[in-house]
Amino acid sequence: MRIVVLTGAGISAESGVPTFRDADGLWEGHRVEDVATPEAYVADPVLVHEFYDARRAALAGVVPNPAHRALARLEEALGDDLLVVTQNIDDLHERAGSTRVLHMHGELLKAWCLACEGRHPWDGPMGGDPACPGCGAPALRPDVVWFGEIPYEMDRILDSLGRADLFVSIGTSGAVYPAAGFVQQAARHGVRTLELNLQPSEGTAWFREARHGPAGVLVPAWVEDLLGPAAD
Ligand code: BV8
Repeated sequence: MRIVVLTGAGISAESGVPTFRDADGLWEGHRVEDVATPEAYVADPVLVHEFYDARRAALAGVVPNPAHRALARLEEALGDDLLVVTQNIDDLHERAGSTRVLHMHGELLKAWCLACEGRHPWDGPMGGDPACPGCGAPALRPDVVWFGEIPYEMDRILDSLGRADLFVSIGTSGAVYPAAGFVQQAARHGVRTLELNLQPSEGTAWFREARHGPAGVLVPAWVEDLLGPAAD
């Protein structure tokens, strides 16, 4: 069975990574347009680096949860028949053991040099204009997709959606496009659709089936339905 899983901030919530729209969410402290747009970066790069440097530093203090681990277990069983498309820029899927992960909105632990276009692993602060490891230019920005920018690997995502047997959406509010439109694309291709979310998302009506509750409970249970109980 070919499965495409879309994840959002909700899958990392139980690991202690703030979501965006929940009460104490990331956007609480900032207006999206002040920290997550190319215009914001031109207007105030110091503020934007502070925002991402803080999130990058916080990654060291969190670990994957049972939902991340259940998806890693599913990948072991399905191999190339599973693709995890994540809107998250944290590295918790990989730390849980998943390898077939596509970060459509980029990664916190990567730097993008605007001088040589190189992408480089980056785990420290990026404020203060550090030199690019490749060309030495002080031209690094977070390798994340901001509002108004085109998400990564859209062709591969849409191709996988069209060839899937099942599309599962986990921990996302369905508020941000094009990710929020994937369920409609899947439904149009006759792909079965399942939502696993704490509460109904904005696109919940498009899903053939929806289960509501914490991902740390719903995702291991769903994977156990597919694969049987995990060996201790
Ligand atoms: C683009 C990286 C052109 C940076 C992010 C159509 C209609 C309207 C608007 C648009 C449209 N098309 C484009 C737009 C504009 C815009 C957009 O969608 N605006 C919105 C606000 C209306 N989109 C763009 O600009 C995109 N680019 O469209 O380019 C294009 C498109 C296609 C092809 C060619 C060209 C770029 C958008 C990407 C922006 N970057 N992140 C960063 O992280 O700082 S978006 C960021 O916000 C996240 O990556 C994520 O995508 C989004 C947050 O959403 P969620 O992850 O869902 O988080 P949220 O807090 O909202 O919800 C959490 C959910 O989890 C809740 O439902 C909650 O109930 C649940 N939950 C909580 N705890 C748990 C849980 N579930 C289970 N268990 C729990 N424990």
